[in-house]
Amino acid sequence: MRRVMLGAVAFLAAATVAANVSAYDGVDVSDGGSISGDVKYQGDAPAPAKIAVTKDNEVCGKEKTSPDLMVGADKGIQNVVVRITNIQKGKKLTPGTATFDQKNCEYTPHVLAFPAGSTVNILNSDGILHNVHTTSTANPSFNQAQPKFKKQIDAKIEKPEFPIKVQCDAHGWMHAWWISEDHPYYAVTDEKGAFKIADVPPGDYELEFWHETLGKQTQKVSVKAKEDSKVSVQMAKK
Ligand SMILES: [Cu+2]
Repeated sequence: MRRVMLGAVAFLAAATVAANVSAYDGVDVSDGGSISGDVKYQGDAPAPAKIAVTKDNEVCGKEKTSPDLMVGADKGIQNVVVRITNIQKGKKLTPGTATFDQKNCEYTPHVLAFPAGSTVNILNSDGILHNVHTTSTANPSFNQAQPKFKKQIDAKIEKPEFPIKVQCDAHGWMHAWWISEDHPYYAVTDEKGAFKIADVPPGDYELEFWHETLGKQTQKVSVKAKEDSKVSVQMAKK
């Protein structure tokens, strides 16, 4: 009995330590700075891959441009997730709703980032059968067909998870990524490769850049009160 009790105490102590390490503290940030910049492709960007469509052509068209690597005119890379990886305290994380559409047989947006605890409103603008099939580890996997009469399905993502792959089982080329974050300091680059993360408490941070086909890299950044820190990085195929 005594041994069991000791075991239970040790387990509780370990669980408390683990909770403290991962816990994020939401506070008021009045003197925050920001981090902004861009992500560019290093070298000559490859032409976007084309995918032949073999099904539902009347809605999906004949050909799709692969969303795996989208490089703009100035080499800006779209859909890079930028996030601070070592922040324990900052502005509050506010779960809400995020919209994820299936339109022209593509998922929109291709990379969707939201606070953990948010509900994803899944729409089907196409009027044909799609499905949303996630491969999760921290959260339960989600697999729901969405026929045309079902205008909206809601998926609540309770836990932080990075990244969650989303796939349509009806159309092999349709995939996307959901990012469920445990703090609010993240961004997804736009079509110019630009991003901005605001209201960051002054301090030294590590920024992580993740792209689905280019991988991950990190960069240190210092944030000063009410100032913007510029960060520009380049990514390339490894
Ligand atoms: Cu589909």
